[in-house]
Amino acid sequence: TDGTPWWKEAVVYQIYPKSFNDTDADGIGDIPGIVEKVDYLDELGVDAVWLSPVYQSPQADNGYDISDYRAIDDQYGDLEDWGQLLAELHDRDIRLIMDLVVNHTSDEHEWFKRSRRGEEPYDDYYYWREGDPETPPNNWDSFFGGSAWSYDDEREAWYLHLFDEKQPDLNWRNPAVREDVYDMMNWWLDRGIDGFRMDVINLISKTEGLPDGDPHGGLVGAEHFMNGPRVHEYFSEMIGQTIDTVDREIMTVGETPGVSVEDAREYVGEDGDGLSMVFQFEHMGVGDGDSKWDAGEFDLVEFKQIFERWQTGLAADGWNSVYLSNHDQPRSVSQFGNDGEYRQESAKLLGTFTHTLHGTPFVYQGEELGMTNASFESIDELRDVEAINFVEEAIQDGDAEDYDDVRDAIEAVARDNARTPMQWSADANAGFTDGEPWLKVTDNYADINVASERESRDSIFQYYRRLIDLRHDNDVLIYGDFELHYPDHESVFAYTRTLGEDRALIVLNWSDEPTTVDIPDDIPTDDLELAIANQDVSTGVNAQFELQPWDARVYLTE
Ligand code: ISL
Repeated sequence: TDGTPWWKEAVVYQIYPKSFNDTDADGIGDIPGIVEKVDYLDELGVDAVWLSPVYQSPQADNGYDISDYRAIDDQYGDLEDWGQLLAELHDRDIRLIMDLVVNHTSDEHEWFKRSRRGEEPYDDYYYWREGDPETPPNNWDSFFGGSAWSYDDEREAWYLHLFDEKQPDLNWRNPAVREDVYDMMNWWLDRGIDGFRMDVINLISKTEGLPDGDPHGGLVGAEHFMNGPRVHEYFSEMIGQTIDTVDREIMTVGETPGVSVEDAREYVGEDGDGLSMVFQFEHMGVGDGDSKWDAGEFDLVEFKQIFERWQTGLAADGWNSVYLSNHDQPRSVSQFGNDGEYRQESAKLLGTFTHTLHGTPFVYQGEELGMTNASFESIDELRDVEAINFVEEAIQDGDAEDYDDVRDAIEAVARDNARTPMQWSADANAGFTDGEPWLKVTDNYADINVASERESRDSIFQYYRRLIDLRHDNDVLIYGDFELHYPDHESVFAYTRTLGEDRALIVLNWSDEPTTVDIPDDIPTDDLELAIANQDVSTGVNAQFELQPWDARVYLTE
């Protein structure tokens, strides 16, 4: 209403439909299941839902392999169910963000079927290379392990797939591909959606000629497909032909692995390509070795530096997204908190953090309950292609003798951790399904579930509700400038947000140990009052903070 884009003031909730709520007992979540829970979302207080893909798909990568962009997969329902979901959300002033997966399609998409037959005009819709069926055209790695190329016997040529072999990359250099994508986006915009989350959108431009990558890089070839040469041209053309033609304010968030603050500014800044925000990954890999599978020791000082860089780097020109979990990451309380003794406290601390930074907070389903990583007894309990490939490769390469040798890595890192069914109640299968769940329910569901979280006044869920309200009620938490304090402190993450006369001071003890910190002289504290805390603390500010393990406090000027 005052010209401010709604998405700056919004809290977004991510739904992974396969694991949210099942109404037809096939063990797989569905759209009617989401409709059933719209009041739950309303009670939590979120402003928008990002729905992971529900389009028609062979499900090689749980819907990130799309065979028809304009149809809903049978297992989730149909377009009518989807329309009902949109209406029910809109009735409650909750907006709907759809996932847009256009770096690649499924190999079962009509375009690819025709392309592999060499049929015009689809012959050049993908990256095809002829050559020796034993030797891939270049040395690029797939994100899911192995070469990024597969040989197709029908066309007698290689095709590029940065992900699974069932996810061939679209050739964005072909203008017809781009037109088809924009038409499809407009088709969804015409149906009244409020935005797109754009899957690996900074991978759509590849270096001309597809040259070999540095063989010593992490993911070989990345310098030729991340933030590639024509990416700005494609982004501005896409936004110009879709989002900009719509009369209402549309939110876009680009998923952009390997993006720097400088790249991001070009995507989201004032004179940039026109995206609203991006998902960056720097903070998610803190402590990791060469690959995501060798997760090392978390280092808070490094983590703080990364956030300071992003918070200040996009403050004047751009906008941040803020998240600690999604369907590709372990559960945040397990990765960044303590999912044992301090699960309650640390889950609340992490929520305090994401809701008091500059940028739009994203809550991943179950995060508001403090859902944890799972246990996977054997490879048969895994469902994710990435995790299964990792285990099989480790055994093939002789890095592991059997599953047990890599079990720790799987249980710390695998995407399936985030994908276990939503825990609604202490009933069988956590109330998620009356059938056999597609991925096993986490063992702790009797203790951690919506029903019990709702009942208890001190629960993580109730705390999230208060956090969301607090953010809605205080512009300083949305728009305030960020300033980091104690940059070198190994366990305290403290920062102020300042907007005109208004200030917020956020103090987080990111550790299992109590600690005491002096309040820096340059922080005026006289007028600060406690606004929310995850433990019982006195309301005033003294000369020192005595912090309990995982203490989290937000002070606001009166
Ligand atoms: O998962 C990652 C880090 O752990 C990243 O490498 C990156 O986010 C991911 O591989 C890309 O994710 C997106 O595209 C994939 C799909 O499997 C993911 O679920 C999706 O979020 C291919 O579409």
